[in-house]
Amino acid sequence: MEKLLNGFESLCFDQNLIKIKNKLIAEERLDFNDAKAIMETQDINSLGILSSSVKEKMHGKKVYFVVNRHINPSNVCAISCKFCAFGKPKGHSDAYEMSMEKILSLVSNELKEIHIVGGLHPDWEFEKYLEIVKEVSKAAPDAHIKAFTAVEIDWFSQISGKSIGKVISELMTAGVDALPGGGAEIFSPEIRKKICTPKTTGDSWLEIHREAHKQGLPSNATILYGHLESYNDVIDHISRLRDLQDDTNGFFAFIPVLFQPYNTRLSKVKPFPFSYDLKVHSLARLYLDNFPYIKAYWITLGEKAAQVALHYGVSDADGTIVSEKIIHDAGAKSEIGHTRDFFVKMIKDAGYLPVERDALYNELKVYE
Ligand code: V47
Repeated sequence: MEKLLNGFESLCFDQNLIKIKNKLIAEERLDFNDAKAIMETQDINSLGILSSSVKEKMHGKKVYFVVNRHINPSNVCAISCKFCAFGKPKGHSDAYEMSMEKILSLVSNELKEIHIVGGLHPDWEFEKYLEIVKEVSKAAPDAHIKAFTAVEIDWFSQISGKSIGKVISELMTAGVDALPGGGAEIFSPEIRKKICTPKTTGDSWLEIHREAHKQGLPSNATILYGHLESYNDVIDHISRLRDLQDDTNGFFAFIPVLFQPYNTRLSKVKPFPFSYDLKVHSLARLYLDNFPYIKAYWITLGEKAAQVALHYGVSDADGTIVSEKIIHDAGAKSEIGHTRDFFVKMIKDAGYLPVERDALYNELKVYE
């Protein structure tokens, strides 16, 4: 670490970042005041040097990506979150439900990760979701299935009368290999109430992931940022994740998800400067010392900003996705999917080494 940060002080004009640099070299954990200093700094370049040095200490020049696909079997949703443009009430003209045939037509054995999430359908039974997982895993036996957010698991427990533990174990038996990080939004009860009142609480989200980890099911974690939250809310969110990871060590990646306002009931939210995105990604890398990967979700950041974020602590560029819908319904300007070659070039052009992975972060190919 000392070698990576050689000469740092001659470039840095923020004394707080110099204190953080000394803590990193001494392998001391960052605290709330350090996190606040990161969010308040104006020395963005020095922050990038700190967060990319930590990333390089952990992964060298490697940046991971996956050949994956998103599938959203239905957008029909029993609740309506103010930040969401995807969920639709039953009977709405834009509501859809995929048949099993349609779902299976989207699956191929070339995929290494199949990411399945959707709305909280008021009529579908838990068995239907189990059936989807079983059929998809039969159709693509080489792919890992990363399916259903903690919010959906909470819903499955309510509609089936089964405990959270039982729902998770039945999903695992059906073929779920990992849980995606969605539904975390922001844990602060006050802000959560303003953006998604009827939804699973932050405490329940954390307990569902704790239970998954206890059963050996790994997961990711997200934060939805760029809406009504304060710096303190961001720090509180990642602190709670760090505490849980200390207990379980079940998280792979932390994923900052930038709020997209179009078509939502929060459409008046003003855009934040790009420095805020870079601070959130850097903070994640520097503060979450127990998370192996920080992911740049290029769908919300946009491809160019995601490439820059590789210099701000990011070690995972997500993947090909093929056809993203949830965020594009809210006006995302990125493409809906990309090829494997796109990621190889994007990562190489940023000065890093592309590594194709599977959903469990096993390395499949290094693109020297
Ligand atoms: O939790 C919904 C978000 C998330 C909007 O685990 C919105 O590897 C921005 O969880 N603006 C789902 N975001 C996305 C997600 C995810 C994505 C990529 C990888 C992984 C992973 C997980 O989508 C929801 C919510 O925060 N979302 N609406 C919106 N308007």
